[in-house]
Amino acid sequence: MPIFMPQGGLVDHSGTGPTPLRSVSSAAVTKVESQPGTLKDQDAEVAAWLQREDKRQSTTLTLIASENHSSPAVRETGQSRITDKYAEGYPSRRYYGGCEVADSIEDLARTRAKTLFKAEAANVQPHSGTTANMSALLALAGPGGRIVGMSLKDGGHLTHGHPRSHTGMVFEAKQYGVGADGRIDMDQVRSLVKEHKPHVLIAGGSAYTRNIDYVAFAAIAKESDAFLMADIAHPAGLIAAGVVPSPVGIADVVTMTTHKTLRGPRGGMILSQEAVAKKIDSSVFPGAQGGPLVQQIAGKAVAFGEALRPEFRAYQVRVKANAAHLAEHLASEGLKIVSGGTDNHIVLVDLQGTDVTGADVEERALTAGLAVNKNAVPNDPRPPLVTSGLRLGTAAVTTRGFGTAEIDRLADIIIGLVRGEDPERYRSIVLELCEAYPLP
Ligand code: DSN
Repeated sequence: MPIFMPQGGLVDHSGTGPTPLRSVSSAAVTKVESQPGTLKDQDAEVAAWLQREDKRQSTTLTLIASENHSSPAVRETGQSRITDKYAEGYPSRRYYGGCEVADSIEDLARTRAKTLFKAEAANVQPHSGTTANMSALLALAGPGGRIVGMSLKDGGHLTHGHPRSHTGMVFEAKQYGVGADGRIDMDQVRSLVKEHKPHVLIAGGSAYTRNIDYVAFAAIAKESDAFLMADIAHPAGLIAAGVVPSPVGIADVVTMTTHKTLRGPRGGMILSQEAVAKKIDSSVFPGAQGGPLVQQIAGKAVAFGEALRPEFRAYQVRVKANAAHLAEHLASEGLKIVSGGTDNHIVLVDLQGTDVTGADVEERALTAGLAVNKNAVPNDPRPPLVTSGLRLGTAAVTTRGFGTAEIDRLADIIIGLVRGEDPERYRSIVLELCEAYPLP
């Protein structure tokens, strides 16, 4: 059957069948003519889009709390030929031959993850945070089981039992929220758990700015014989560096993504106590996924190696200090900050009482060269595509090298945008900052 080759037309393999290499003289082997050329040579259209994304990122300041800029070393792993390798199973127990290198990479990633977080067991295969959460919940609650998590509108995550997420369909889910002070209402958590008797209680969120009392959560879970799952997707890097409290060793299972404050490649991970590690492994594979993305696991290994270095802790100290400074500056100009401040990398601005929506400011910010996201705030009357809030994160700009002086300049721009200044007038300031603080 003729096979289309990327460059060099058709190669006819009709009737040749698989031939053992040793019995074929080198002259008889039809050599694949050319090595693939650059992307630009082969597919100018895709190359142009990717170039445009490079330009967008280098000329935009990212304040999206779930994004960061990974290192060139992390990004290089995505280009490895290991991207072509299937490795269903786990190291030394694979369903394919030729997995020796994949085994070593996965073992290295697991070992580094356990060292970094002081965890008993690590599963580095989840393709994403959503897969990690779904796998962990199915392992601990089983289909039809009961879960309790924080509602999305109060700062939780879709996968903590939102009705539109499979976690709200497959499980019987109840949701807790925050009190008037913007902090988790622990009395509500306690009474919901007592009443609902969940198999799993979830602690964590995607727009929650305060430290979580994992010890109190564990005590509530224990009283009702529930597992405690902590989702640390957002503060994972801060936790790895020891600048905010860790749930590892307190919760039964800890899920996360590897690309937010942790600054690795896009992906997920599950840490667990040894007692539930086997259940977690079989829930990820074969339960939720087939072949792991070994190139991503290699990127995770690199990121964990970077996070084990002293400079990573210094970086996370700055991420946190920059967020606290941003919150203070915005508050000093009259903006309302949910919970009055922040303990991590996120600042949640409540725009209720102003005449702008989250969507308005997101759009204005983009014109100025800032990427931010609109976000629901507690008791938000507006729909999710409009919202009355802004979620700002300092991980990406701190990676570029920002300190509190640059955060002040950013805060002034945000205040101007909320007050209705023309966003175009800020574009040159943003470009100047981008040039002075280039991407890694
Ligand atoms: N999308 C991530 C976030 O923005 O927090 C979570 O799914």
